[in-house]
This record gives sequence, C-alpha cells and structure tokens, in this order.
Amino acid sequence: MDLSRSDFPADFTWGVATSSYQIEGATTEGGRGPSIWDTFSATPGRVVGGDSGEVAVEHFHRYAQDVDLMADLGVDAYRFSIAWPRVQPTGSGAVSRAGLAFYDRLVDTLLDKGITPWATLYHWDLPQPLEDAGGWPVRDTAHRFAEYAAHVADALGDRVGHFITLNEPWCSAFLGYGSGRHAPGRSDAGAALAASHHLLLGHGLAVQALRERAPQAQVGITLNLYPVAPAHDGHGTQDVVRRVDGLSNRWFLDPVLRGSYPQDVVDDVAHLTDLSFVHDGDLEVTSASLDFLGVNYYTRHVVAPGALPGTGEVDFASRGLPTTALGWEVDPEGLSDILLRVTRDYGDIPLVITENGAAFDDELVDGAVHDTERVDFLRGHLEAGAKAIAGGVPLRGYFAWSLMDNFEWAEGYAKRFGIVHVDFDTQVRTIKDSGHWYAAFLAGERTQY
Ligand code: GBH
Repeated sequence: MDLSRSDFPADFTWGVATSSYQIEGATTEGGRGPSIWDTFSATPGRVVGGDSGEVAVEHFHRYAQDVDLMADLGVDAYRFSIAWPRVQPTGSGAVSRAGLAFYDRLVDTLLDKGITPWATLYHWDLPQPLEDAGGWPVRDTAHRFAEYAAHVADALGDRVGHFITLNEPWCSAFLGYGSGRHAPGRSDAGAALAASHHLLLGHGLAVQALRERAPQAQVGITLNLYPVAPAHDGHGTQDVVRRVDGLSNRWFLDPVLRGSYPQDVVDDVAHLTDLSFVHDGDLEVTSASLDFLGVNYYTRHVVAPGALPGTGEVDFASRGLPTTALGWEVDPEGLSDILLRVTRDYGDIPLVITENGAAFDDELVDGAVHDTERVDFLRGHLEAGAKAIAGGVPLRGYFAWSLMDNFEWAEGYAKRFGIVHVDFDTQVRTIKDSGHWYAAFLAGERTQY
C-alpha cells in the first residue's frame, strides 16, 4: 500500500491544531482574566499531578518560534483557539486591547509565513465570572458568547477567513456539568442538558454575529463524533447503542444541521428535564447555515448494557485492538465510518477533520523521538480520510492534533499528543519522527507501508 498528498484534492487543507489553555501559559499576563480551567486546575484532585495551564508551553511568548515550526512542517493552515478571558477578562463588557493584540500578532505572523489561520472562538476556557453567574446552564451565557464573537470578528475578521464557534460542545456540557471530569467540575445531569442547549444557542447567535461582521469568512462548528458499535448481540445492546449515539452524536448534529432535537433522546432524558430551556425560535438559531462541519475523531466507542457508575448503565468494551497511552483503541475505520455516516444522514455539508491524533509514551533520546506508533496512526487515519472521499464524502481538510505536546486537560502533562516534542522544563521543541513524516507527506513524498 502507499499513500500520498496527491491522492487528495489539490485544494485540500492540511494543518495542525492546538487550543489556547493547553499551550499559551501566561495566564495572568496581557490583562487576561481567570477562566474556569484556572480555577479547576487549582482545585486539588482535579488534574493529574496537580498540573495546570499556568505555564503550559509558553506559546504566549514563543508564538513566533512556533509559527516557524509550522512553516518547517509545511502546513497550509493552523487551527488555534482564542482565549475568551484574554479578549474580555470578565466575559462581558469592554474588550481588552492588550489581549486582542496577542491574536493580532499571531495572525499577522501566520499570514506572513503563508499559513492560513483557522480560529476557534471557544475551546473550553470560559471566563470565571460567567461561571460564577451560572455558566452554560444559564441562558445569558449564550448572549455573552455572541457578544464576544462580535468583538473577535471586528478585530480579526479582516484577516481571519475561517472561524469555528465551539470546540466539542458535548465535552463542555457533559464533562463540565455532568460527570465533572472537566471544568467547572459540576455533576448535575439536568444542568448538563441545559448547558448543551445554551452552547448550541450561543453557537447560532455567534454565527449571526460573524456573518454580519465578517461576511466573507467561512464559519463552522466542531463536534466530537464517533461511531458507536455493539460489544455483542446480547439483550438490550442495540438500545444502548441507540442511546449513546443519541446523546453523543445526534444530540448535537440534529439541532445544528436539522433544527430539531432527536425525539428518542428527548424521551430518554425526560426524567431529567422537561427541556423548558428550549424557547420558541431557538432551533432556528442553532441551525444557522454553516460553511463546514468540523469533526474531531479519536476512536470508536463499543458499548453494552452494564452498570459502570456515572456512565448511565453503559459498559465500554475493548476489542483487543492496539491502544494509545490513554487506552483508546486505534481504529482508523471508525473515522471513515463516521464521515460516511454524517454525509449519508445529514447531506453534503463540507466536512473538515479538525482534530485527529494520539497520545503515546514518547521518549526523547539523543535529540529524537522515534514515535513509530504515531506515524502509523496518522497514516492509517489519512488513508481512512481518502477512503471517505472515494465514498463520496465532501472532505475538505485535515488538522493533526496536536502541533506540540501540551496540557492534556484532566491528564495534565502526563499524556503527549504532539508531533513536536516539548521539554516541559526547558521549553525546547523537537520535531518527532511523526512530524518529520507529516512534513515529508506534505512535501509530496509517497509513503510506503
Ligand atoms: C479533544 O477531545 C480536545 O478537543 C482536545 O483539546 C484534546 O487535547 C484532545 O481531544 C485529546 O484528548 O473519560 O469521561 O473523561 C477529545 C474528545 C472526549 C476524548 C472525552 C476523551 C474522555 C471521556 N474527548 N473523552 S471521560
């Protein structure tokens, strides 16, 4: 088998991705206000090793060097996120010129190197004062988000041509307010459902603001999607598949692309909420027309009826496939499956893989990281992308997660996703074998395996 860049459309976008809290550090510099992740990380027991994004990989100060790295890799585009608490330190009111100036410099540096900026407005760092006022379970947060989006469009819309409103609203809602594994660490299923709706409402209102103020920009949302498969054909398994698929995939795809919530999921959650937070006209807002849908894919989920606490009577099964350092099974076919499914069920909206990658136990030895597993991972998933295109999916781009090792949320710095290694003590960056492989692929080399 072999694979090369020329197997993809000529105008396909090749990139790398990061997010603000995971890389920037400098959490009290440039007028930045506190976010829910600062608070959560400072709470003992929440993040492995007591780690936080306070320093992270110092991208706030090292961005120019990091853009040089991207240029060395030869990527077309860079997906980064904008920290809301840098732009509006309290989440509302006047913008911080100093905060916006950082993104101004970043965007100009990217454009200077011929790299197209793709800006995500929200990758989980909610200004703490908005959480103190109730957070995403409160409707007003959606309006605050749209206001923030308008400020960003005014400041950067002349140079940024691609905006993503939200990254993975499922995580914000269900990990943030349901399981409490992520900031703000609340555990209230009803609040999680309200949060999911207000996130999507905020998305729709932000799309309106972006359309008005940056009319030439391409606008999308990024969802974490995955195929859900039955672990066995035992009694009740198909219903678990339906429920998990319903809440993880369709609960977000339907309001965004069809303007409705899936009725079977509404029935599933009826004991938790009467959905009175869904007001007349909201679903027209959540389904504002988009230029693309971002898909983040890591693995397939295989489920069966069970009784794991906190998972709603679902067991997650393993199939004995190779796993990453986080125990996630490596399943490239899951990527082609989910892309084909979205196209089949939701029509021909352009799709972009906005994240795909893996954590492995990398070792830096003599200035090199031989991460063969990550090379295989990337190659396998690019092949799955090519397969989806051959199957009729309008796939327009691929962003590897991540440009460099960073703060992996509740896992702290213990899990490395980068194609560039970062020494967290010295902040020295070293391109891993996977980064060299990606660069060679982008340069047109045919990869044999
Ligand atoms: C992405 O989420 C994020 O966008 C990115 O910031 C992150 O660094 C990257 O993945 C790698 O993790 O055990 O209940 O906590 C990926 C989607 C969904 C994967 C939640 C991990 C853990 C469920 N994530 N899942 S739980």
